[in-house]
Amino acid sequence: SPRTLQVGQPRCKIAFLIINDLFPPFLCNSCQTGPVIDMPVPASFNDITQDPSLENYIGWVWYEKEVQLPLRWLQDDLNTRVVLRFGSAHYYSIVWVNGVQVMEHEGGHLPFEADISSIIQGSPGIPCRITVALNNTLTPHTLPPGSIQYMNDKTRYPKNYFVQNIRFDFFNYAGIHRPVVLYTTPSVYIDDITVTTTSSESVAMVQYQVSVVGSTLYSLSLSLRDQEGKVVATGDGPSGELKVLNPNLWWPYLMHENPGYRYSLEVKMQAQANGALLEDVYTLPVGIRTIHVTSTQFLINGRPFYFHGVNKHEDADIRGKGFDWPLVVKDFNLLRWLGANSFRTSHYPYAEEIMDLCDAYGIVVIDECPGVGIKMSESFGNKSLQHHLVVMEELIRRDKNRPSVVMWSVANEPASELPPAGYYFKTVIAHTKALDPSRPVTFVTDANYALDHGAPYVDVICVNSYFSWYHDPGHLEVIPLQLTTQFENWYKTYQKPIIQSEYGADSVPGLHSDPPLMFSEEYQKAMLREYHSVFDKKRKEYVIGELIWNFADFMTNQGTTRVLGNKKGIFTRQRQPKSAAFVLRERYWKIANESSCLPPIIKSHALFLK
Ligand code: GCB
Repeated sequence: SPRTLQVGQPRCKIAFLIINDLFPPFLCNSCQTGPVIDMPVPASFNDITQDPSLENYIGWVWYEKEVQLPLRWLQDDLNTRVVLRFGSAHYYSIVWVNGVQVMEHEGGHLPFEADISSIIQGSPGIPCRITVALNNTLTPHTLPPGSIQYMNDKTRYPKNYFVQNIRFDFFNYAGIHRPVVLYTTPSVYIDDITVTTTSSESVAMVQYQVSVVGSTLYSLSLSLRDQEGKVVATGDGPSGELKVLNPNLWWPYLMHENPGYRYSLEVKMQAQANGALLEDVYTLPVGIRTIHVTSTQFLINGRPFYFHGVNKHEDADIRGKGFDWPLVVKDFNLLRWLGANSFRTSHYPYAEEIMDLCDAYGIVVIDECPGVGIKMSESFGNKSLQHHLVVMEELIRRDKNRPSVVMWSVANEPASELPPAGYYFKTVIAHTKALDPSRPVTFVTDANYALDHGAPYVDVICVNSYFSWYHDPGHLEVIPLQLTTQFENWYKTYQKPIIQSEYGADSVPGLHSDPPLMFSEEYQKAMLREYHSVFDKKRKEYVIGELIWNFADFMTNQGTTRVLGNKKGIFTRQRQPKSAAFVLRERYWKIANESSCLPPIIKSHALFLK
């Protein structure tokens, strides 16, 4: 886009100072400055140093950095709007520019930004000082929820000792996790675009809505180009429809020889303001595709889609949850090597850069919000509910135009057997559908089918189970019966298609045992085979997907069932395959090869077949 997207030098050092080590959170008035250290952005702060108290730190941390802005951003002050944007920060953030508070944001995993023009344009020549206070404390009303527990027994714990309790199974990394950028727009600018698509074989319609902020006197013109750069449709005004003849549809990876086809929608705004002609131009990739859910199928462009994919985490050595391009590209290469056509963003929205690659490669996404570990009854109250609705608004605003996103997941394994879960999920799901009527909505459950109060409101049943692991550990032979019963119970109750949204077993790479014993690579493989034989029967009926838990090993809180983290990855944390990865790869390519358009697919993906 011709907007001057600039700088922030996202990958540079940022001054970081800790205050209040083991000081009660949210009480900052008597704080003392602690050590100041260099901290990379983006990164989690936890694993960067050798200091165990920083690794497990709960409370406020401060980041500060000065940047020099281009002079022309400051001179043309009436017509240039300067925006400071964070891709995400964990969890509660307050941001100041030159000592003036410019924004506050609650929750990680999603972007937030502020117009800082009036502050920096008033004092040209002065560097722009960005100060961020972050607090990673979780409460029963945050997403994810958590709670602080003070240990008051003075014979066992030091004074003011507390721990943060969480009900989710990944390390609670914190810091500025995604790029920070400064960018400009004209003072009258395109604030948002919403695009939806419908299509038949020979003609597609692209519905658009554009919102402009800063003036009511503006004109808009739109043009849609194909990948050769040819204009295939034009339009004008803030809303309308573009007609595309013989459209190239957006297809998932392995369903078409040219997956991830995107047109380019150029939206041009012109406005008169302050005696000048202002122009804002925004280019949005547009994938034309449709989604329908029946009682037994998930249809993309009218064809049955079977999710053969993974659950992931944003997690790696040293950087924690910090965004890292080499890691992201490696993961996409592994996904395609595996023959995976989809993943769920367990258990929070992933970086926008990751979502861009899903759109481009045709990797289908179940886009999950950070509603993980909603277990306490207080977390089903109105305060939590209102926050959950806001988080869904932020997520949908960010990801609504992405063709790869085919379904929203509003939570993972909540205590949906509790009675208040009924009203809670009814409301969150209705709100999500009102914001985006074009996509199905689900949440992922591990509750008993007969007791789940949220399931009546979902479009697709997503169920997690760990037979022969958490239940009947070591007894692989119970899987066929228990898994079959699981599917049959859910289907007879709801007549909705079902995704096995998690199943898995830990394995320590290099640990071998035959006959297979738990934690060996052989056990993980044997568990897969038992599950797969049932999937193969039920996918002929109403099972529409299988997502392994997990793509890669990942860090968790310490505990007696975790050996340097969760080892259910089919790849190690360093992204090397365990034996199970080869079992899954054979299966996923076989399933892909059963679909109708195979010969061209195999050729075009020869790289990943070797
Ligand atoms: C689950 C959770 C996931 C855990 C996994 C496990 O049900 O959804 O976050 O990591 O089980 O390995 O226990």
